[in-house]
Order: sequence, then C-alpha cells, then structure tokens
Amino acid sequence: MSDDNRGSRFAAVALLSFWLAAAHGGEPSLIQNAASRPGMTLNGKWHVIVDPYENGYYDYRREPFDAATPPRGGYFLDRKPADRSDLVEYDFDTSPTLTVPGDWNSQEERLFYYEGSVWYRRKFDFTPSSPGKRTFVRFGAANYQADVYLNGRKLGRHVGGFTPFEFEITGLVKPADNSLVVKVDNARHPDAVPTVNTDWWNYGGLTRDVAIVETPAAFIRDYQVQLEKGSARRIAARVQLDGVNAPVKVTLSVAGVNVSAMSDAAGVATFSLAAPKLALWSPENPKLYGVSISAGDDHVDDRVGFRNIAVRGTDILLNGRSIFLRGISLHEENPLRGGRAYSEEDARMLLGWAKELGCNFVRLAHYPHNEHMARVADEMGLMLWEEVPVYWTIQWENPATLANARTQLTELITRDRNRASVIVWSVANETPVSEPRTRFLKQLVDTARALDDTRLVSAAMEVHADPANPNHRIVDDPFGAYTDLLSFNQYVGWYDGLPDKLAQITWSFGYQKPVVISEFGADALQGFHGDRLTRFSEEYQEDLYLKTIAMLERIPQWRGTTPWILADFRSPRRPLPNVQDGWNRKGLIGENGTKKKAFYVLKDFYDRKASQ
Ligand code: GCB
Repeated sequence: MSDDNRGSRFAAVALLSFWLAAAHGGEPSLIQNAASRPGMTLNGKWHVIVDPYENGYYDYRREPFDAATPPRGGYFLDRKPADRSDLVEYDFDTSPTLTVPGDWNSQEERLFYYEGSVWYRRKFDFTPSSPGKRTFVRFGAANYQADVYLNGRKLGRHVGGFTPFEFEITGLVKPADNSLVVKVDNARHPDAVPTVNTDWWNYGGLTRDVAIVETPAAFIRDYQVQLEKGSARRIAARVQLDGVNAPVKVTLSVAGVNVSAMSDAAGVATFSLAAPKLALWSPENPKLYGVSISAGDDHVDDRVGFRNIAVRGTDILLNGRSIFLRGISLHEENPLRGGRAYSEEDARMLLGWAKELGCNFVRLAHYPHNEHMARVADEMGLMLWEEVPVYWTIQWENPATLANARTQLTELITRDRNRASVIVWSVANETPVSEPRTRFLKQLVDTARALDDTRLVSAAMEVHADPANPNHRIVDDPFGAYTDLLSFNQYVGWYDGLPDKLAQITWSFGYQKPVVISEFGADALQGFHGDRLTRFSEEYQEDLYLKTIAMLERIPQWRGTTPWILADFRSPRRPLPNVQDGWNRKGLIGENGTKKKAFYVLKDFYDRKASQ
C-alpha cells in the first residue's frame, strides 16, 4: 500500500470511528499520557472571533452550516475573498488574538462576563516524522462545548468543560497551512453538568494545552499500572493497543522487572508480577518508579507510584495504616492572576501553599482540574480527591444529563488512574436527597467502580437538622450507603448561626464509615480586622476555625477534612461592594497571595496532627 493510500485509509478509519462514536454515544477513548508523546504544541496565540449570535455556525434560517455538504458558509471554512468582488464578512487573519491555554474572561476586559461562542483559529504546518504515523489533535479542555474543524472539515464535538478530548487527523493534516478552527461555547444550560447555577466563575475558552500528538500505526492507547487490589507486593497492569489486528508482544518494565505478554483479540495485554522490594508511595515518601511499556514500534514512559488505599470500619488505611486526611479544598484558579489555573507552575504554587499549610490531602473542587495537578501532587506527596461537576440541582431524571455526567467521570478516571496521589473519586457536591437523585448518583458510583475498583468513591453530602433538637445534626443521606466515606459540607457558624453555636452541636451518623468533612469555612477580607463577631473580618474566620476544629475533635469517627477553601476565588454570586467585589472570600489566602489569620490556626492543628 502506498503511503498516500495508507493516509487515506487511516483518514477513513478516523472518520468511521468518529461516526461510530457519534452514532452510539461511544465511551470516550483517550491516549494515555499523551503529553509524553512526540508531536507539537499548539499553545500560543490563536485568532478569535466573538460570536454571540452564532452567526458563524447557523445560517439565517438557523440551520447549522456544518450540516450541509458541502457547507455553504460558516466561520470554520476560514475563507478569504477569492477576488475583490467576493463577499466574506469575517477574517481570522485580521481578528484579535487570545493566548491558549487560557480563559477568555481574564484576558480581555470586554469578555469578562461573556457567556457564549468564541471561534478560535490556529494555522500550523505539520509533517509526520515518518510515513505511516498516525496524528491526533488533543485538547486538555475547552469550556463548555467545543466544535472542532480541520481545513474546513468537522472533526467532532466535545461536551464538558474540564476533561480532555482528541480527534484523529491522520490523512487530513497537510504539511503546510492547516487551519484548525474551534468554536468554544460556554453558555450555561439547565440540562448540562454543571447546570446554570454554580458558586464559581464560568471561565470560557481553550483553557488547557492543545497539541498535535503522533503515534505509530499500531500504538499503546491506554494502560493502567498499579498494585493489585489488596496487595502490597504484586503489580497488576493492563495495556490497551490500538490499530492491531493480530497478537502483539507487549513488554512492561517496572522497578527493575521486565515482563512480556501477548495482546488478545481485543488488543489487550494483562500482567501480574511480583514486586517484593517496592517502596510504597506515601505523603512522607512519595516514591515514583519509572514505568516503560513497549509494543511493536511503540514505546511509552511514565512515572508511577504504588500504594494501597482502603477503608476498614471507620478507618482510612493508606498502605495498611490508619491515616488522618489533613486537607484543603481548592478551585482551579490562580488568584494572583484572577483566572483559570492551567500550568505546571500554577499547580506548584497552589499545591505548594497546601504543603505550607501542613496538608497531606487536597480536594480538587468542583470539577476535574488540569493534569499537572495530579502529576505535581504525585511528586509532592499530596493525596487527592477528584470530582465531577454534579453540583447542587441538576436534572436527575434526564438520561442525557446522566450520560453527560458519566462521560465526564469516565474521561477523568481514564486520564488520572495511574496517579498514586488520587485516592478518591467524588461524584457530586451538595445534591438534594430524592429517589431520582440517589439513583442517578448510584449509577455514577457504578461507573467509577467499574473503571477503577482500587480507589475510594465519595460525594460531598449535606447535613440534616433534627426537628426535635436545634443543636443536633444528622447525616443519614441514603446515598451514604454507596460511598466509602461519609463526607459532608457543614457551615455552622457562618450560614447557620454564629461561631459560639459550634460548642453546642452534637452529631449522629447513619453509617459507621470514616467521616471526612468536605467543607466548612467563613468569608474574610484579607487585611480587614474587627472583633470575632464582625462578619468578613479575619478575626471572625479565625474564631470559626478554632471552634469548628474543637467541635470536629468530638466526633470519634472523624478521619479528615478539606475546609473551604485555600484561596479566594471569583464568583458572580458574591457582589458585596468593598468586601467581596465578585470574590468568594472564604480563602485562607487572599487574592494577593497574603495568608489570613485562620491559615495559621489550621496549620497549627495540622502540625499537631502530623506529630501525633
Ligand atoms: C458550598 C459549596 C461551595 C461554595 C461554598 C460557599 O457549600 O459547595 O461551592 O462556594 O459552599 O462559599 O458558600
């Protein structure tokens, strides 16, 4: 077969798999560890057209341009006038630019509150390193919906603002002058995940890295390498090949051991190997091992930590030892920039602050954060809680909403299941108890366990009042039957009375499980001082932390907490002038990076816990 034929065969395969996925709503399939692959970054300046009326997508009868073959218009054609009489009413070349990765809100003042469509265009040249290679374009994330076109042709659509996606462009990519166009739409929708109502900024755009990824014709698409469930001395691995139609020898090298296995009819090779001398990963010793996988012409390297996480009764066991989760919640935002965090440097700053606080655990709220976070956490020795944006009240009875949530959860787990730092998959935050909601969440738990039965599953649940006793709080959510942890958010002293009330509160739990308080907190404007009863003062927040910790210490099954929150973050729900100014002020660190008094209260407590 000539290389040209090969190219078009791959193009046909790529298009076919796109149609199959579209037709069957197929499971997302991502290239594991794509950032380590050869290719080319597409980060940098992209030309943009702001399109609030979706003029570049729909014709004047509101039919999508990309539904017609060939399309008669649409910005994705990236057209230039053919001659001086030709009418073209847009021009990417002379349009302004935005930097990718990056949200548009913090880059351009007139887009600060914008919710709608922006067209991004990037030109690039790309020649495969040798004939027969396959080429993909990969997006770390685009919030919320992305329609992607290469050289005027639609590659597909991705829905969900915080997980990666990719399209095969083998045979479609040209050596020079490719036009990659993405329509990113961050409009909020009632049936979406999250829905229209959140307490965070709806940053839009190509918020994470974009890259061209190159692989051999047959390649290692996915793998999972970790300790066998319940074992400290055996490694289990599964490698998924792509593009093979006969058994292929797959070799795995880890911790000085090389093993080989043949792939089966589905292109899967499985391994189980003894690793008696393994140093287990922990916050005190975040040991990572080089892992190499080879199959045919393909080879991939990773760094993986090995550890066990389990629950026994009311204890959380890391490598068989009971631990206390000294945590903090954080949003994927760099407060100093007032925009989405996306880089390794951002991850080092945010997680570095968590380390300074004495943490061994971080809750990445309320949606999947960028991949750097889990990799840096692996290195720094921070355990992670990762979460999907099933937040407050979404459409529990809508099958499309459930499918959307499952896809986001699947993409997150597929991306991060080789990270030792990740110990909890969380499927929801503060969702109201009802039959349909519990059924919905149970399906997410099933999805998580089917993809990965080695980590804990949880959700941030709510507390219920006792009508017979105003100071008695009950956690008996029926969904608690399905989770490994009993996690809940509670705001006694802020939304519920004043901090003095904390001394009166008693607790009852419907389950004998480890209790992890996923949120508590109070707003404080950094630098604003008053007495401990003055709202928004650092002293109020400090007092609330002291009293909340004292209350929590009375709970025998208390095994950890992730207070709300590491740093102030932007929220359109927080308008109070001169105090909030569009920021949720519950951070222990202000928007300028300065630590508030409560930071040191929590740090003292964590230092004490660490030395026990
Ligand atoms: C919560 C939510 C969180 C909010 C926080 C607050 O319970 O889970 O997203 O930002 O309270 O500050 O009210």
